[in-house]
Amino acid sequence: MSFKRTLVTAALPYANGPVHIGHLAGCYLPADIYVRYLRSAGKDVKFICGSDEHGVPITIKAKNEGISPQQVVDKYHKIMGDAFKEFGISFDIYSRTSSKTHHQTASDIFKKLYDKGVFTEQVTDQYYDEEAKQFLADRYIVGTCPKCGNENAYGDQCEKCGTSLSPTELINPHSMLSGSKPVLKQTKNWFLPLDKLSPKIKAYIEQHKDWKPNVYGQCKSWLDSGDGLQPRAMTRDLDWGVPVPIKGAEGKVLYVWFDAPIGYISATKDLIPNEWEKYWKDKESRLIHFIGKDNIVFHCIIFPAVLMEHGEFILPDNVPANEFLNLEGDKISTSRNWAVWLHEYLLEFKDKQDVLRYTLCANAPETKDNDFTWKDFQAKNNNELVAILGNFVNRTLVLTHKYYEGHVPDALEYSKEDLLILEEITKAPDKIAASLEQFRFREALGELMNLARIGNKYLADTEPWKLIKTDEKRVKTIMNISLQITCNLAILCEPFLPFTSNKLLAILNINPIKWNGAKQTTNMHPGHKINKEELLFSKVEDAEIEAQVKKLHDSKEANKAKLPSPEGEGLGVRSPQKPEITFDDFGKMDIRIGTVLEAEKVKGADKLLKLKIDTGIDVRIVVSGIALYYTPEEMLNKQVSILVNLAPRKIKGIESQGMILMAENNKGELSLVSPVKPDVNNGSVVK
Ligand code: B3M
Ligand code: ZN
Repeated sequence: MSFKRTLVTAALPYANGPVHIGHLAGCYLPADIYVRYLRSAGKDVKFICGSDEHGVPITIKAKNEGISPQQVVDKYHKIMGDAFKEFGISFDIYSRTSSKTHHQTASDIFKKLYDKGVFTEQVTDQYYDEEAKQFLADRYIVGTCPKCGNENAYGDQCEKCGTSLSPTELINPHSMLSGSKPVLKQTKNWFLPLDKLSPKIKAYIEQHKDWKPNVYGQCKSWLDSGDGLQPRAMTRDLDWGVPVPIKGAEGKVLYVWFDAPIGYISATKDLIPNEWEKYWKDKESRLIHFIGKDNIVFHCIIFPAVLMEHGEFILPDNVPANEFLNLEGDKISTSRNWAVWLHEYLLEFKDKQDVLRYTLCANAPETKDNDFTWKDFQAKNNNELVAILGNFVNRTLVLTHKYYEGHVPDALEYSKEDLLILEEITKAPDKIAASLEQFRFREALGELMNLARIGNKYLADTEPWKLIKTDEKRVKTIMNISLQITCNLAILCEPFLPFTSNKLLAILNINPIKWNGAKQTTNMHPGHKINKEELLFSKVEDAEIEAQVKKLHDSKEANKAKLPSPEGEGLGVRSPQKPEITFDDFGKMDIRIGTVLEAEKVKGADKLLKLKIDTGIDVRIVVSGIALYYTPEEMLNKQVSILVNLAPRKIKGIESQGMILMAENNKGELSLVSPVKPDVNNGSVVK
């Protein structure tokens, strides 16, 4: 089926923190590449995004920062919008769900479904926090996932296995507000009867066997799993969100996952008030949602169900969800500060947005989770961008200035090998497009780089710098062809590397050319004057990379000391009990009381102290991460508990022979664990 126009959306990120590389790689970069390609191909396309400003992630952040939810979303809406802009993510609109248009739109759609009798009204038992005097919806409640055993599953979803949950399904639930065990209390809510709608949803999903296997597979497994789809509450007993627009629902708001996808509609309205319906209601429009894998159920099942029941809207045609990007072998975590933040990246790699775009696209977690490492970032920059693309373009530009004072020479006579090269050039746009149209961005980028490789090889094979002494005529043809390749690279790299494309067009002194123009091999006209060459890329040195890795580890350590909860929202929830062990397991640990004889700071590590300890059985050195809480002077003559049979470890070049035990409070502050009675000798066993 061919479409007249395409509406591309990228998931509306919660306005509760800055943007990191995981966001970019998972959703915003592929969406942007796709849209830029469609625009270049002359297609009618709109690119929609905005901040998701409702839901528990926002109110939790507000509580943590001691400001109001409105202040949270105002702050982060700006930060996020700026970061996207700086990385060339070319939304046609970056809207927000606290807008008037959105409240009205979400409210109207809910009302319409309500009037049609779509919802079932149910009084159910919901968890309630008696200390905080509040119902615990969604992320206010954490517990063990009944499906996969993840101990940090949220009340609405387990992020580990993707299952959508309701709070009452969690095993061992506890409140994120007070940490207490919640009680059940009755309340009325409005449910979307997904069980009843299941046949329709199933029929819809099964029309889309062309979806990416990870997406189609997830949908099928929910539909076909034991109990199938369950009714899901579309309202919440919370005070932050879109008020439920019906009588008897005072003090309740719409479920954030009901209103957020409607944000795509509201944003389109804000962008094109008179034309938005064309994009949302005309069968010849195509709707594409770019998202991360944790959002699949909401975009493929719940939102389509809402749209179907409403009746006027088209349904998503494709949902090219990505898997997750890890960082240096570990899951990206905002609370542990294990992330590369876009605004911080720019401070150190000024004007290198395209290098990050390139690395994240080349390594996109398209079919499985993938890892970003700084080493690989450096390799991609030095061995691919600098050595292949940059090198080819630079040689071509330099020689053009050297031989022809920057004027494009005429191609006088094509050799057989020239003709083969020209044929390759003309095929490139379709090859790249074919991959892009199937959402295979890594493959598409590979095809782009192949064109640069062809150029490099052509120069290496023909060696114009040697030939110039004997055959000037031939060199003109070679340089003409090289300039055509350079120009076509500028056109075709635009979706992936928009900054580089602009720079190269400026050097070539030409206006942007549409995608299919790159099928020509005559874009650079003989006699046209190009501007002075400039390097497109520069090397990233080892030291720069090492500094980044160190920064990651340092900030993770610092955060460990600061942050209360193991993962998540920092509300002082105790980490859950660890799996049971036997008495023998415990008995393996040899913990003694010792006395600190000497203490000093470890150079270049503000959290570490080097301690000399009399353990009663020997005197040994231990490096301990307590410097933020105890000065060396305070440590002198203190009695401590020390695990003496822990295998020695080198910390900052010092061999640490044991570990000092610490108690960590709610705020992540550390305290020594020392005997209470005075006459406990060194070497006494803790058991
Ligand atoms: N805000 C979840 C997220 O940021 C959610 C996406 C909404 S898309 C309509 O992961
Ligand atoms: Zn799970």
